[in-house]
Order: sequence, then C-alpha cells, then structure tokens
Amino acid sequence: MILLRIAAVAALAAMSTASAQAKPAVSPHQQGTEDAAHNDSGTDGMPGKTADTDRTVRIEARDLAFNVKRVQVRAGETVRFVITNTGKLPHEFVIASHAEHVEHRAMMQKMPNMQMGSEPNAVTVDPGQTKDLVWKFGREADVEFACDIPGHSEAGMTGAFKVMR
Ligand SMILES: [Cu+2]
Repeated sequence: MILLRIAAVAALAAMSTASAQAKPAVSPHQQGTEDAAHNDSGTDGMPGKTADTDRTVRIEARDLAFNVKRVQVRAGETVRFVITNTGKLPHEFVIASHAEHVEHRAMMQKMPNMQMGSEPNAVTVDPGQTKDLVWKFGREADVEFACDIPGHSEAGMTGAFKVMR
C-alpha cells in the first residue's frame, strides 16, 4: 500500500513535470482559460515524493479555519502535510501562489460541484477524514495554503508559508 502510494505520487509528479516541459512559451495574453490555473504566475514549488519527506506538519481544518495561520519552511524542503478535518463541512487544503488561489476560487464559484482533490497541489478532506499532501517548496516566497471552497477562504480558511532561504 505504501509502495502504491509512492508510485501514485511519482506518477503525478512525472505528469506535472511532463506538462511543464511540453508547455510552449507563450506571453500571458495568449494563454487560454484552460491553462489559467497553471500559468506562470504560479509558485515554483511542486508536488513532492513521500520518500523524500524532510518533515511532517500536521494541520487541522475546522469550520472555518485552519489551526495555524503561518507555517515556516525552508527553500527546497519537502514537507508532508497531514490534514485532519475536525469540522462538519468538507474542506480543501490547496498550496498555490496568491494569484492561483484567486483563479481557483473564481473557477469554483462558477462550478460549485467541481472537486479540487484530483489536482496535485490540492486535497479535499471530508469531515472526520485525514489526508496527505506532499509538497517540495521552491525559493518563491509567494505561496499560500487555503480552502478554496466558496465562502471558506473569505471566512478565514487561509494561511501563509514563510519560505526561509
Ligand atoms: Cu473549507
């Protein structure tokens, strides 16, 4: 089961690497809406491999806040986030730049039933559940975590990463 997990994470990482390499260089005004969530305003972090975990950080998602507002990480560090939902509502844990969060929220306003859980930078955690998200931080300081379900970030389900170089 652990091996399967690692394989799945590795596959996701390989997919995102492949799509990044395959993406042609385009100026911002040429980018289509389908690529809006993965444009160049994104963070330089990427999904990490469980096997490379440097540190595990436990986070509690409540209605409607995370138990921490700020998490300090080192540039290049692979952090395994273990998110437990102790609330009564489903919540997300999404790692992205500020601009990407704004785009995700706009998209979810239009499509409230869309699940972010299949994205490599997001997990959806149902009440009582615990899920993992492994993330390798880059040097970029503009990276935030949030629940982008409509109304949740506005109510305070956001937090910041402090990236130490
Ligand atoms: Cu939420």
